This record gives sequence, structure tokens and C-alpha cells, in this order.
Amino acid sequence: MRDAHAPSAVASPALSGEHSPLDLGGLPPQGLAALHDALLLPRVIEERMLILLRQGRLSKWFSGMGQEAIAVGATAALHADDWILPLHRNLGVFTTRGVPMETLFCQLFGRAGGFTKGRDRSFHFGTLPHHIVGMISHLGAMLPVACGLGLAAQLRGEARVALAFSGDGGTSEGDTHEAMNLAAVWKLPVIFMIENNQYGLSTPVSEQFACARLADRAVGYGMPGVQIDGNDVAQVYATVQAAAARARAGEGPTLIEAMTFRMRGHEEASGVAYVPPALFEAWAKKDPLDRFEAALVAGGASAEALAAKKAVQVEVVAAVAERALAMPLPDSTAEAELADVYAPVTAGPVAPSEPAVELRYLDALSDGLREQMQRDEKTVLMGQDIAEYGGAFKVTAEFVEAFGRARVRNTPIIESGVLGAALGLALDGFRPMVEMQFADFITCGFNQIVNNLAKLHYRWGERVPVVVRAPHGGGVGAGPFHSQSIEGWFTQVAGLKVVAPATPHDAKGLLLASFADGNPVIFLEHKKLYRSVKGPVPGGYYTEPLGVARVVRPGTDATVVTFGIGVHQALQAAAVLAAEGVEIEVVDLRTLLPWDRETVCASVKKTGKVLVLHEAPVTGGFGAEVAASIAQFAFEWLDAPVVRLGALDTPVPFSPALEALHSPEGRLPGALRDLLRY
Ligand SMILES: Cc1ncc(C[n+]2csc(CCOP(=O)(O)OP(=O)(O)O)c2C)c(N)n1
Repeated sequence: MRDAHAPSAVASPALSGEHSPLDLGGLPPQGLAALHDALLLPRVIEERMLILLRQGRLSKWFSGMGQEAIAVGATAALHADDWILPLHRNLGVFTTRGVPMETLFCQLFGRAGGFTKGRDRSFHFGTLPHHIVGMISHLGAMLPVACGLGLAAQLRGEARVALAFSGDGGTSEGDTHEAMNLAAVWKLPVIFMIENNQYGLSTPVSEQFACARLADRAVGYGMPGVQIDGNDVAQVYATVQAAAARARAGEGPTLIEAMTFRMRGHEEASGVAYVPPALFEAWAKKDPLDRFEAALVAGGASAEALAAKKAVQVEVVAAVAERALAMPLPDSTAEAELADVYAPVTAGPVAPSEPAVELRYLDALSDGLREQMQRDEKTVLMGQDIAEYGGAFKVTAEFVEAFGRARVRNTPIIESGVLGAALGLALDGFRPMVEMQFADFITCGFNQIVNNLAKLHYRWGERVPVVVRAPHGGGVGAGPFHSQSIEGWFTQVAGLKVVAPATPHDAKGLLLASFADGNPVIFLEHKKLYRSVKGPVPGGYYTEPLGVARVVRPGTDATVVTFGIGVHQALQAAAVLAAEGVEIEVVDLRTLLPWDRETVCASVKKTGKVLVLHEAPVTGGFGAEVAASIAQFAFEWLDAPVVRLGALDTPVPFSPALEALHSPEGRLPGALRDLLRY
């Protein structure tokens, strides 16, 4: 017996009948010719691409042939400034939005003059002037971004919509769930367009999900869901128009499942041996372009005129393709590539202008955050329990009263979804902050950070100023999932900045600098310092520069390079050793990416002996990076091997006695004495 939802030629009531005629009544009559042009163009381009592929002049192609009515109908139904987040088969979005064909082809051919300077392939780019935010490879990842773009419109009171595409396969990803739930809970003006072409690579829908229709999932999210004939451009147009009207009226998101069929392989090289040939035959009869043209002819258009139009497009496309292919391959230098990883920092450092008062580390963070909220109304805070509850550690206590719930937002229990939403907000001019309840939970949002946020500026040149605050670190008896030091997971990722303040003064100054920086910043706040450390903190606005270390204790006999809680542990050990007649210099890195090699090497040149200390396990820890650099750049000044001291290579244990064993703190004085013996 066949599965109810196995790939089918008659997949739903919407598709019953071999060849249902199109009802053009819902389309603007004056726009029929333009819509025909729009539906024709991606077909003509694809036919050219397939020729170029066979000629070996194009390396890869993901076909959307036979699915064009969805991209074209949806784009045509939206306003030019509505956001669209297309995927790999949605050429029709780019052509219908009027993206310059030559630039588009340079991008597709990996030539100079494309949208990513050759740094990313195919449709992996965005163009804000066209209100298109393109994909990364990771399926599902753009759906939360659509939530952020929708939220930006909602916050501004603009009647703007964000439409995100997903394949049937992509719906299985967790991001899809987080995004749909978030959009429904926040009533965001988002349209989720699932293009159900019945296969995800070789996997048929019967192996992808067990519900009868993906549209039915909408009920569970609390939004309307509708399944439509995705090969009927008129139906796509009317459905998207209705969903957009709903979204503009403040009624929230809609889920559309557009039924279609993938008429070619997943990508051209991968073949279609796993697809029963009868399905191709059945779906060929439902071709969206043929059906639209038949309806136009039935309405009085001339078939010859339609064919003539195609002949003109074929000529134009062939000529543009040749011009793009004649463009040079991207040429660059290491310096130019490195210069584009981060958005330029335009804000200069700001010195304190008000007197300091004694504050706890936690209060300094609150003070900095409050300052930022007052200074910039585009700063929006998002996180779990951060509104009336004030956050797990109370950093945002009483913020709702001061700034309102629109800017201090409780999220559902999501990490990936909110990070993606922050990216969307940032692309539309906001400066979002995301609070992780504990740094450990950042693992659930890893992809959004390392692939979406971190790589965006390098790929297509827009800035994404997102600050991710993460309460991290151990020593609080919280066990393996609430104690981790997570810097090493991010310090290898080009495009991120990683900041780890040790003092109340730096907590505020570096936090404000992180907001001013304009790049994605992972801001690591040590939980044990929140209430245990106090110090002078200037009032008002000031920033501490990112990437600049500080010598917090001068010394002559050895250097400890560290950050965060390590600074306090090093100062304590230095005090103990001072009583033994030894002067330890302590360097607080303050920022780990980028980090200040100069200050570190200058200290090593002075003392000749160095220990790199951190709370994370030694193996693969950030200390390895520092130690290797010292060995490379300060070798001549070393009188002893560079020592790394970190936690045992175990998870962080719960019992205080075990955690003390795990932590490097107790081993620090002994390790320094060993070093000094050289
Ligand atoms: C997170 C993730 N896992 C796996 C892949 C590899 N992959 C690329 S496309 C694809 C199939 C996608 O199927 P579907 O979402 O139905 O879209 P379609 O290609 O059919 O349009 C897979 C598995 C990926 N890109 N991202």
C-alpha cells in the first residue's frame, strides 16, 4: 500500500485533475503580460544555464524548473520593499525583483562583479536595495532571520512583510520550528512559504515527515495554514497577497504549503534514478508556464506573440551570459580579504566624563546596558525571562519599566531562533542584544553565530551589529551544563569578536564598545564575578577599546596572561608570591578575538617567563593560541618554556570538591613556582 503522502502526481485536493485550467480572475488584468514575462525569464535563464553546464562553463546548478510559479507568483504579489528570503531554487525571486541580470550572472559564474566578490556561490547573498536576504547553505537557518525582519517592521509600525522560503526537507530542521513558533507568539508579519517539491535530495516526503500535509502544522503554532497548487501562478499570487494583507493588518504569520515537483535532480550532477519516471510524466503536464500560457491563449492572447517574446528573452539572456562569462575571475590579496571580514569600526573610543562610583560587576553591566538603551532607541534586548523577571541574574531588572516591552523582549525558550531574529533586526538597522540564560545554552544557537552572523559581512558586505551576552564560567557549583567556559568555541571563527571583561569598569566600558563596534560580539560575563567583585565605574557613557589588553599588575620575574576570572586568581597568586620576594606581572587580555599580541609580547620581553591561564580545559583552549604566538614572536626573550594552565580535560563536575580539582586555581601558585625555577 502506498503512503498517504508519498510523492504523488495527485498530491492533494488542490491538485486533483491532471491539468486544471488556471483561473486568472484573481490577477490584475493589466499585469498579465508582465507576469508572463516574469514567469518566462527564469525558465529561459535556466535553459541557458543547462547549456552552459553541458559545455563545462558552469560548475553547478540547482534547478527550479517547473517550480517557477511559486517564486515568481510570491514575488509579484508582494510590495517591492517587502523582504524575501529565497533558497537555491528561487531564481524567479531575483529576476522578478529586477536584480540586475549581469551582476546576478557574475555571481552565479563566480566572476568579479558578482554580489560576493567570488566569496560565496550561487544564490548565497543578499541585496538590501532589493530587499532580498539570501541563504546560507544550512537549511532552515533563514527562517528565524525572517522573524527579525518582520519584527523590525512591527517595531517601526511599518506595513512590511517578510516572506521566507523552505523546502519540504528543510521543515525538519529545528530552526523551522523555532521560527514558526516565534512568529506566531509575537504575531510577526511573516509568510512561511514551503515549497513542497516532494523530495529532499533523494529523500521522499514519506521519509521526511509523518503528517498528511505540512500546512496542517500551522494549527499547532496557532497560525493559519493553507495548501495550494504551487504550479498555478494565479493561486500562488492570490494566496500570498491574502497572507500579506493579513500580516500588514497585524494579524501575524501564515504558513503556505505550495505543492509542486522537482523536475530535475537535486543538482544537475546528482541524477534522478530514485524518482519513478511516471511522476515526471504526470507533473510535466502541470508545468506552470505551459498552464499559464494556455490560460492566456484561452483569454485571447496570441500563441505566436508569446513564442516571439520567448525568442527575444533567449537572445538577451544569451548575450548577458556571454558578457558575464567574459568577466575576469575575482582577484584579491590576503590584505583585502582580511580587511572585509569585519565591518569597519566607525565609532572612536569615548573617555569617561563623569565621576566613578563603586559598583558590583553585575551592576556595572546593568548600568552599561541602561546607558546603551537610553542612548540608542534602536537597541532591542531579547532573551529568556529578561522582561519583568529581569533575567536569570537580574542584569535587566526594572528595564521593562524604563524602556517598555517592545524593546525588552521575553523570548520563548529558543537560542537559534532568537539569534537568527537578531540578525534580521540588525540587517534592518537595529542594534539587538541577545542574552543567553547561561552561556552553555549557546550550543543550541551555534549555527546562527558561526555561520550566519559571523560570515555575513565577508560574504556580502552588510554589517550585523549583534551583541550576544553569555553568563559563563564555573566555581558556582552548577555542574557540567551551567559552568562552561566557552571562549574556545568561538575564538577560531573569523567575523566574530569575543570579549571577556574581568572588572566592573571594563564590564561597562567593553559592553558599550561592543554595541558601538558594529560587528557580532560574543560578550562573556563571568557568573562568579557578578556579585563577588566590586570596583570604581564611571557614570555616563564611555568605552574601552576592543582588542587592547591591560597590564593590571606590573612585575619583573614572570608574566601571567589571562582574562575574566583568571585575572583575579592571578592577582591573588601574585600577592602570595610577592610575600616570597617574587614580582609577577599580570596581563588581562580583556578581548580574545582580536587579541593584543603586542602587549603580551612586550610583557614577555620584560619578564622572560610566562604562564597562560584560563578556566577552560587546557587541550585546544585559547591558551594554546597565546602560547604558540609567544613561542613564535617572543622566542628570543624566553628563559623558560611557555606554560599553559587550565582546567583538567574533563567536563565541569558538580561537587565543589571535584570542581576544585578540575579548576586551575588551586594549581596556580605551584605552577608559577615551577616556572620561576627555570
Ligand atoms: C542543515 C543542512 N543539512 C543538510 C544539508 C544538505 N542538503 C542540501 S539541500 C538538501 C535537500 C533539501 O531538500 P528540501 O528542503 O526539500 O529542498 P529542495 O532541495 O527539495 O528544494 C540537503 C539535505 C544542508 N544544506 N543543510
